[in-house]
Amino acid sequence: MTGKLGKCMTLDRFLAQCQKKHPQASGELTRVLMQLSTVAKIIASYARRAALLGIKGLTGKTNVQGEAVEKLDRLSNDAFIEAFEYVDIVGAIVSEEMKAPMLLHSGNGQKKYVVLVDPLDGSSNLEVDCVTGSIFSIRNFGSARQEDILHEGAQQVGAGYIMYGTSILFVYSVGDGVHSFVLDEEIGEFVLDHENIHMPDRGKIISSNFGNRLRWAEPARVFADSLIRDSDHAYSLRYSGALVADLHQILHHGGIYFYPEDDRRPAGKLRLLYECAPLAMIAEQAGGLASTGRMRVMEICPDSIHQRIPFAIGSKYEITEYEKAYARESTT
Ligand code: AHM
Ligand code: MG
Repeated sequence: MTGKLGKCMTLDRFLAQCQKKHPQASGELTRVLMQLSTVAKIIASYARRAALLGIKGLTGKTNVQGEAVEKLDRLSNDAFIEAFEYVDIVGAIVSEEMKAPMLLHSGNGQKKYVVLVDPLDGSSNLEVDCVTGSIFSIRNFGSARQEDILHEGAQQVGAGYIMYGTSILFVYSVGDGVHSFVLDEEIGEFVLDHENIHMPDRGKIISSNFGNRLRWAEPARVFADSLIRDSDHAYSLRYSGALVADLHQILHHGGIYFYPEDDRRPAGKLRLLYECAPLAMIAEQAGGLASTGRMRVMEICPDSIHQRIPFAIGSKYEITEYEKAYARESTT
């Protein structure tokens, strides 16, 4: 970081250094990541100044998911679309806020990637100025038709998230570990914070909406109760209402976040393509796991772009125990 002995490993320098290790790399993925980092700065400035700019609150519209759209949801979505108008190798964008994939650069050749985003994760936190995030996934481009996008998470080329909290963080993986960068607002650059983050194999954080406990599927309830009863290993409950922030803590301290199926949401709440799969890639690259309880998230082949799944993510120990609770249910 800038403050540490004058060394300043900015995101673009870091990416250039990584690219040198792969002489066959074209630099195209670097262009996509750099554009995502610009979006991060734009949305961060909106989020910081939302009250001052009068952009808090609802638009009065509902999105394809039937959820009320915040003004900042819409502005964040527009920021992602605008960014990729400048990157001709991105052929389409899929977003939580848009019904269908949006084709970009129609007519131009050389499209290489499709970018899938949750533009503003945890948007219900906005009203009270609490932490939010963005999530992104980068996949190879076939076409903007849904069937060319619906592939398993293991085929992601890159993934990551941005956290708008006390610091603005940019965390990504392109399959060579997980690296995080913090925005140095004085120089306007993301600067390396942690290289090759390793999630502890067992942690102390349990993160879920316990207000739904009585509605959860039985295995999730059994799992949570047994974890909390473990008198040799005390867990702390942390739940912010923004998945990005909850996962970020778990990335560093270990533990589990889960949003299981419940009697109101039998398919789960979180969306596979632009929430669960990218974060699953981050977790696995950091030595953790992500599961529905019944299968590895990275192996699910989606049947629609807004598909929801039951989701658990975190350290090896806790996710394995979570899966054991589901396995026990299916044998009883
Ligand atoms: P969003 O993308 O519409 O904000 O929804 C996803 C969010 C997650 O960030 C968070 O963990 C969860 O939904 C919170 O849901 P709930 O309020 O039901 O606990
Ligand atoms: Mg979200």
